[in-house]
Amino acid sequence: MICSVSNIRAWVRFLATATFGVLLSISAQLPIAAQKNDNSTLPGETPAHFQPVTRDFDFERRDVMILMRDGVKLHTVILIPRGAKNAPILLTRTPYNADELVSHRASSHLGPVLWGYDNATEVIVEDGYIRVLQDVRGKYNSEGDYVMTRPLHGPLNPSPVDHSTDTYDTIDWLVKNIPETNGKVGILGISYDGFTPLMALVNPHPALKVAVPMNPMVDGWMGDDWFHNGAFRQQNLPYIYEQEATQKNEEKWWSGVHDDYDLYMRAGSAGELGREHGMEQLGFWKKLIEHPSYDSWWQQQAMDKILAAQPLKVPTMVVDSLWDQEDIYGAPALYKALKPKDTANDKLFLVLGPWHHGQEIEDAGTLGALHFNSDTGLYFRQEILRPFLARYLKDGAPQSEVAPVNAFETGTNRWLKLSSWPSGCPSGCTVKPTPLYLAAGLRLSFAAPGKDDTAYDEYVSNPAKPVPFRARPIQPVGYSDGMTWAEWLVDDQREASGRPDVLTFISDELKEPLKISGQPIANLIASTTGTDSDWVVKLIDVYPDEVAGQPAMGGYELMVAADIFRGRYRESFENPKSIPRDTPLVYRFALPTANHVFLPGHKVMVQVQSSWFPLYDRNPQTFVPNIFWAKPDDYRKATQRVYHTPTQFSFIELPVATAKEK
Ligand code: PG9
Repeated sequence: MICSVSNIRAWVRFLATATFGVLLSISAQLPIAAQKNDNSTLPGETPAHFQPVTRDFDFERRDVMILMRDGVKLHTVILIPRGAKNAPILLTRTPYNADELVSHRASSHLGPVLWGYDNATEVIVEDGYIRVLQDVRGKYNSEGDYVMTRPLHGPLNPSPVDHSTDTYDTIDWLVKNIPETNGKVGILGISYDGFTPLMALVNPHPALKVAVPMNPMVDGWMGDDWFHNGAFRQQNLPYIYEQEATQKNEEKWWSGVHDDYDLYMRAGSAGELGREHGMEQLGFWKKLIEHPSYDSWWQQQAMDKILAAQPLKVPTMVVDSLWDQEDIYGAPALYKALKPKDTANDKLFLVLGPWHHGQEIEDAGTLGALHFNSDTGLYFRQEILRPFLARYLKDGAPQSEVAPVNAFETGTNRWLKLSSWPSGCPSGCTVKPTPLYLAAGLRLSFAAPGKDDTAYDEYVSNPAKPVPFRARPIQPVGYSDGMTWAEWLVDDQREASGRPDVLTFISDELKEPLKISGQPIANLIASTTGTDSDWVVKLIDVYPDEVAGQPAMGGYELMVAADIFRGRYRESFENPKSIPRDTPLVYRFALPTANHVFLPGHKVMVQVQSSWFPLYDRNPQTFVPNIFWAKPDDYRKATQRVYHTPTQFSFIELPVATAKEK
């Protein structure tokens, strides 16, 4: 045991408190008369219940426990602007502590109290909404059992309650018990709190008039928090640990190293690291390691699939961040699944912004080294979100038009109002899938490979030295001061392009702008000397050697769309298969959505590599039934080849947008 001065102080404090506690309990048993005569006690100065004086506040806070249909009560904080009448309600349901989300500052004004995560503060304050935050069941001050992203009642959830019923019961209570409301409710939130609005859309309460899921977690296996195309996002272990170990997240993840690269390397596999932390006690972790493939457990809780089978009754604005480092899959997938249901083109809206996860409610003039020339977060809140909410929630609000799609175009840095997506131009565009070939000499070309070209390029992928996903030392996932996790998708990729285990293909300098709108598709023909393999493909905008006014951007290699694919799933996400050695095979997978212009003078780059560590767990490159339990001997070097012959050609299918001929 380490014995320090602070430890000794803590013991002295503990003994003093314990002794004092014993004395108090003895004195509590003494007859009152005896106590009165005893002038050896010093009464405590803290009242049993302090009543704060808040009459000068510009809002009133009510804390209530709302009864759900199964008898469980959910802790709900209601903030009502002073003097409100006929005010609409904006609800957020969260596992992240409702109290904390409305306690950003101790202030008599609603704005500073709300400023921070989940709260589009100016809109809420200036438009006079009643703000409601609720702890989901089992977290913080709510009763009930916590289940990670609790599935709907059905095969995965035999209980009669889920987020759909809890939202219904909550809204029912709110509209009946808040006299200041006009009875119209909107639900919004980011990430997990963007997933709960999706659940609200299943059998929605009639008072639910609008939903704004921002960066929602939609499909945890396909491309949001837990896996991407089967590769496990192991840097989320601390999240699961803290979120599930205790109701109020008091148990903190521990690590004995400064660099997460070392932490995950030393453990060997994600399963082993979990075991070292006692994670087999946590329900969600146990389920996760039992379901490494896209089986029915994952499929049945994918929210795009669930909502595609429901009528679209409530106007919904889906908000996506183009550089979302946590849930980059969800929002566009949801839009795609719901679009066919929006037959009158009046219920489904999409926003694409140049943000990291959740940046739309923050200052968003910059992201890492990128400058957008304006605060794009403020623009979203004031010009898009605000009129959208008002239109559906405020009595007598002007019926201002909000474009069905508001898409920020990166590269040119401007907002576009569009009628649908993908369609990159306000006046209408043709979006044509256009192959950009990985060619001999590590070139990128719109011309298909010729027969005299070399057949492939190769590299050695060594699991003992995986490619870091960003410069070391690698920070854990987090948002506190000094942490840069949120920006990693815009990190300069120069370091990677210089590595011998990363293939880097590059185009000539562009003479014309090249605009892409939609999902680029990676189409690799590749072989490995192993029996399993990961393939990481990154589409990169290479800036000119020098950039006027922005010296730091000279030669910058900016990822525009990138993802990982676990080779065992090339034929089926549900049934993994080993890879035959030394056999060129097709690996085809969609990269995240982009709306980007490669400007003249820039070049296009594609990088291919076989690890993205430690964000993603290492593929042992030997087929094993469950990679969570890969053993040290399973991790083997492999030679990876990417082919470019006239019959076996690798390419990125770019969604090239061109203005329609007039
Ligand atoms: N991306 C986080 C999350 C969502 C859903 C499940 C687990 C994690 C979040 O920011 O809430």
